[in-house]
Amino acid sequence: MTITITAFEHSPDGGKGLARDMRVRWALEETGQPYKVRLVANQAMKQPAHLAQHPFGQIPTYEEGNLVLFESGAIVLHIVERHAGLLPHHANARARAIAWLFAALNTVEPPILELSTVTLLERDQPWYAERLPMVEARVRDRLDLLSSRLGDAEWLDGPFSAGDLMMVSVLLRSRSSGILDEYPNLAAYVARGEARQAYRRAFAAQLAINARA
Ligand code: GTB
Repeated sequence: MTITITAFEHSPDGGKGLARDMRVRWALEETGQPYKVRLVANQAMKQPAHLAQHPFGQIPTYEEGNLVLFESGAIVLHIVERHAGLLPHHANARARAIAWLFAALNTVEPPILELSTVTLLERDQPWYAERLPMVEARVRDRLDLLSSRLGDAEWLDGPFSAGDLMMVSVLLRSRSSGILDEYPNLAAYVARGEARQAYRRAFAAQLAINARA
């Protein structure tokens, strides 16, 4: 059955891997699943046709036969549960990989997202200079502990898994702040993720869409 995902027609980052269709593309590439992309224009995002697929009018979505999914985490989990490659076979190792996927989304992504919001949308506010260090400190709180846990390991828990795919995807969004580079082992971990062939194929595909626009 054909898999179709949605992505921005014009991504605000110009297709440089930061929009959330990237993690879905990456999971599809890692598991060898061909897919199509339906581009959604900004003005179509909150229209009934797209809201029928995504209750909050966002990207990405995932369609396969009569299954329609939203939420990048749920989509990646669906892909890796159905196609081999990103979840260990052993039940306990599999459960831990899924725990890392959730940790990326629920524990590490929120402060990084808050920092992006502050720097992108709140720069003109009178309280910006006072708020920024507090928000940066919350990102460092998480990265300090993640960095300690990773140590000099290649991946978070044994071989590369869906947990690493999601953690690298989430950490990438902190790079422009300069904070990621304060943690050489995390910066190297992200670079290892980006060096994977599947990541490079997904990145090139996302970039190509925005380059032709
Ligand atoms: N929790 C949802 C998920 O994980 O799928 C969040 C989905 C989401 O935030 N989608 C964004 C969206 O559709 C695109 S990825 N926004 C339009 C809207 O809400 O109307 C967020 C994003 C956008 C741009 C950049 N960038 O340019 O750096 C990075 C991330």
